[in-house]
Amino acid sequence: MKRIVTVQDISCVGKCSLTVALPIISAMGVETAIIPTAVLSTHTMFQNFTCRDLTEEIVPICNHWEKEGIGFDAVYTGYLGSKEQIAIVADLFDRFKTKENVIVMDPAMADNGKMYPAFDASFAKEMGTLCRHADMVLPNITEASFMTGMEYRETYDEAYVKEMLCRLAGLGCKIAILTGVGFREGMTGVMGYDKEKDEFFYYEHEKLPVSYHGTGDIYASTFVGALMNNKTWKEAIKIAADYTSECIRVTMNDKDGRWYGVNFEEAIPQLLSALGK
Ligand code: PXL
Repeated sequence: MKRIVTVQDISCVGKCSLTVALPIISAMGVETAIIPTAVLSTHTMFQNFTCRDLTEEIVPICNHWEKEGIGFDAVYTGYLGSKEQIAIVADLFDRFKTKENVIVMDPAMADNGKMYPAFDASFAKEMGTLCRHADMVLPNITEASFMTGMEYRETYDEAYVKEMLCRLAGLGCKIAILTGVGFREGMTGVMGYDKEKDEFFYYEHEKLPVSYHGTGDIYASTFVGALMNNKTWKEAIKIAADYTSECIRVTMNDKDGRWYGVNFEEAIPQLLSALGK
């Protein structure tokens, strides 16, 4: 069985970060080790959330694993809480990198043109430096604009997206993948760029008329799970996009749907059938 480690916070209520990565990647048949970077009562879109920082635990956990000879087929990071954590994660990437494994970074920190409440533009620049230590990065357009210094645009053409992907690759990753890329009314999609092959790939699908929190984390978790099921990065883009859309669709159709996250649990059967399980 493949084993990955994911490094992000636990928002105890919120259906994001570890509370989606752990169930989704496990359901995909992959052992999912975790490093919780902080414990929050909820994600940061709630008011008055509590937060206990766990930065001090990260290095001792890694030291123990190294002594035990524990390695991973993928290292996957999501939401990180501080510049200090970014520096520690850069080191962790280098420690756990092998010839065979894959380092995937989702710089979860912004959406719809704005940084999340805890962050500013200098944090985003710091996150950009992590790309050098990662094989694949999975930002949305807002996150990529902050990391690359490109202007954020609501409407854009293919040239804008391709330049953004090239600039992301210029930060040092091998494959850059931009989520939430739509060129036509009613459609959205994901575009990736393989620097070594100088090759772009675009997967377009229907854009549902609602948006929910935590879908970027669901996308990245599913992408990693698909890679661990021996899918190529292009296949993983498609599987993750279809599952994320399905999660949004079932939530939209649930009159009791929660405002803070999607019903990803209900769509797991469709995800497993997309994997041929
Ligand atoms: O979904 C990204 C995310 C993860 N973790 C925490 C968050 C957010 C988004 O706001 O607040 C704590």
